Amino acid sequence: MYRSGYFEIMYRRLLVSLPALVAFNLNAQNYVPNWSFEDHVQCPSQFNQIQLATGWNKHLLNNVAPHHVDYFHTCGSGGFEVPGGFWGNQLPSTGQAHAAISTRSPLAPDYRENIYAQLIEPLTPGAFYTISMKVSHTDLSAGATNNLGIKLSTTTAFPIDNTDHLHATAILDDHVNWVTLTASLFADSAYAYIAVGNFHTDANTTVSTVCPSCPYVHNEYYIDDICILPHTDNGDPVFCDIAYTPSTTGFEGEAKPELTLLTNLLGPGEQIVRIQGLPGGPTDLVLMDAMGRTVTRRSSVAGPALDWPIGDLAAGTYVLAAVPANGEVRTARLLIAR
Ligand SMILES: [Ca+2]
Ligand SMILES: [Ca+2]
Repeated sequence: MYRSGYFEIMYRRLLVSLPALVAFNLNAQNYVPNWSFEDHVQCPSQFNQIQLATGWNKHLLNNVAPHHVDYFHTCGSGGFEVPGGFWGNQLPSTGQAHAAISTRSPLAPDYRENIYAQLIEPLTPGAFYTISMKVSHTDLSAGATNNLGIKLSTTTAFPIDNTDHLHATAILDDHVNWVTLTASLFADSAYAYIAVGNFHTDANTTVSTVCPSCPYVHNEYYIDDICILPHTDNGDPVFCDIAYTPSTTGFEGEAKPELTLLTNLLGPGEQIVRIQGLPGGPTDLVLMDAMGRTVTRRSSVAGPALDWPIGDLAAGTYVLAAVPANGEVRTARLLIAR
């Protein structure tokens, strides 16, 4: 009863102070437009037609014309129908369509077939999200790679610079099943665009011949079900309504060290939150509100624990980030009820 009372207070306060945030979390809308490639302006009939899938664009960096990403739909023809298309047999993970993308090719150094879309709304800085997608190695590709993933940006620039927000660390060679790639994301910017592909150079990508008798040299993958969903107000991940495969854990983004708060829901009269799990070296602490604005900060504290005064803070949802001089940023979500 004690806790539920505070939740009610907090909820009413949030409705007054942060109506947009609350409404958005209740909807739990996928930020990715046409996330299953179902919507199309025309049925595919030849190579290089990903732009027939509404909202999706070719990213031409390191691409070699006329090659690019292929689009497959049950209404397609000429090898671009599903489930039996040019690259082999695969039912879509969801619906009647999917895409096929190359992570690497001997066609050219650092050759890529990355694609991008504008998110339905920009992400909220300081908020947590779950990002995921489904991939399947194509039946007729000789080679398989690691590094297929997702990169977010505030612009349409997606350089091949060995950085991204999710990628497969293992070589993806399952050509029968769809494999789920997933990670938690702390949005440090108002990301407005998503790209899918391989954002690592050839020198940093591992390739393996998994089908010596297969005819095609592109390392080609089917893609479907691309999702970005906000965590719940309690900080729990929210997955798309697709099967989650535990065997695909171990991707970047899941291993980030987290701060621990003695309690992350503080009620009336509480003046201090105890922060645990701080890095040992010099660390800056930054407290942000739900919109990602800095509320207060403290420089060069040292771990492992610290009492942070919260008596002056208004009710609401906050994110506390510990930024060490050396090492990974650690974060925790803090809820304050008044
Ligand atoms: Ca689909
Ligand atoms: Ca297959």
